[in-house]
Amino acid sequence: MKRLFFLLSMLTFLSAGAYAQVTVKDPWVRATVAQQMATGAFMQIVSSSEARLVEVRSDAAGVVEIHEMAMEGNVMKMRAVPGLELPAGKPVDLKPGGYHVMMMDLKQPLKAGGTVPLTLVVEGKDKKRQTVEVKATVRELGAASGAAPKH
Ligand SMILES: [Cu+2]
Repeated sequence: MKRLFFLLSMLTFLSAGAYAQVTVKDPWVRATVAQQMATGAFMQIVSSSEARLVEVRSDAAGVVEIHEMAMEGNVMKMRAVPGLELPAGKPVDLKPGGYHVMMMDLKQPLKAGGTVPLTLVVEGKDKKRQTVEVKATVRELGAASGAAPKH
């Protein structure tokens, strides 16, 4: 009986261990003005084991992509990437001017103070996927954060 219990708890432990522990800090979305169809979402992600952010979904936008900013010649451009590496235990920043979640085809303007639900899909090294639900706060465009993204 004792042995069976031990076995069961081991199984529980192993199945829990198959997934990375993913922590999302300070998720926020840049507020939009009327007619603006796209914006960016930002946050800091830490995964306990090596994993990859492969997809982000949101009911607030028709299209959601993971973007990176990169220099092309002298011009800073953004482009969609198939995924974002999350090294074990190392915080990955999504911030204005760097990696961001691009939200396009917005259903309605996003007003400062509101929240936007985001679902992050994280894939572990074993290809197992888990979802992480996040509520991002809508914030005004800061004076220092530069121009709104163009698409
Ligand atoms: Cu973008």
